Amino acid sequence: MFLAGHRGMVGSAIYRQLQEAGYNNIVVRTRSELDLTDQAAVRTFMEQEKPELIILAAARVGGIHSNNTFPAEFIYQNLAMQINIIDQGWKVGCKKLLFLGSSCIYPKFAEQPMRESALLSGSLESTNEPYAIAKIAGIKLCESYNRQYGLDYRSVMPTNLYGQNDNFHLENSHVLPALIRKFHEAKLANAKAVTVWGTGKAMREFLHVDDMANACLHVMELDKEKYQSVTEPMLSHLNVGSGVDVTILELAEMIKKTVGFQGEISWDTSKPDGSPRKLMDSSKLHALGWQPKISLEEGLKQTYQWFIEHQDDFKH
Ligand code: GFB
Repeated sequence: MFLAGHRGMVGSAIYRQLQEAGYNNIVVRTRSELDLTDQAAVRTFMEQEKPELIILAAARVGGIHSNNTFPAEFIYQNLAMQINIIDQGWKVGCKKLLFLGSSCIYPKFAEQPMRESALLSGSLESTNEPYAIAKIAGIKLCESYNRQYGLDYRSVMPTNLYGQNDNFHLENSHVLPALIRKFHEAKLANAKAVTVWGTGKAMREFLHVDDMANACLHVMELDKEKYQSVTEPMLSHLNVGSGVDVTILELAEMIKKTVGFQGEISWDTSKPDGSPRKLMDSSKLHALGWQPKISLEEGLKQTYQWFIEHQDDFKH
């Protein structure tokens, strides 16, 4: 089995759970060992390893500001990695693959909660459209290769993820790790206020990365017939969410409490809110027997503890 992206937040959580589940044949490569955007390098790797199963958890990811600032890198790098891995994997005989996407594939004003069938039913959110187009292409690559070559390439679309090994960069990360770091540093500095982006009214659904990793193993291990009992050939992806969303204001209040910051919250409304809401309907995955286990409150405590233990790695 080839696990692409084993050092990322999701890939590392999948790696831990695969090892715990007793998989001992997992092939991994660091970025310096294998550049997944390099087609020739991926071809050589695939010809050597001939993986029977691939988990595609490698991606160029980031928060709203990063997506908005580096759109070319987000669309190019994700498309290149997906095309190389999916096509070269198929060419060496890989029949089964799990592709990880994102909830931003759905239209900006999709009906809530968003069902899998909302895909391609409206315009995307502009801050992350290039990333979303790449992820939609990933789903369509899997579906097309399945249809033409009779493969079993599956896709899961996680909601906003968080947890250990997240990126805690102040500008380029997602909201939850960014706010953990901002509130923590404000507490240490005895600051009067922490500035949070946007209006605070946008809503987000958060899922702990260990729940996501568990969902990936669950989906990967399902019988083909069972997976196909809830999907269709041209609608083959499954949503993975916690089922609960909060406003960014509520999230900021929760993080403030978890960190123990005593000051105020101020709002920088010059920064974009992004999608107003993107709550997933994960009922198809529930019907297949998966449920999340980690509440946001508990997950925040765990993630803050992990951040405290690793904060020296984030002094950049
Ligand atoms: O997490 P985030 O960057 O991702 O932002 P998206 C979520 C919301 O939090 C937005 C607000 O309304 C932000 O304006 N926010 C408040 C902050 N303070 C901060 C802060 O300090 N940092 C950040 N980053 N946000 C991303 C997509 O969108 O979600 C990706 O761009 C991907 O493509 C990912 O889909 C899951 O949910 O808006």
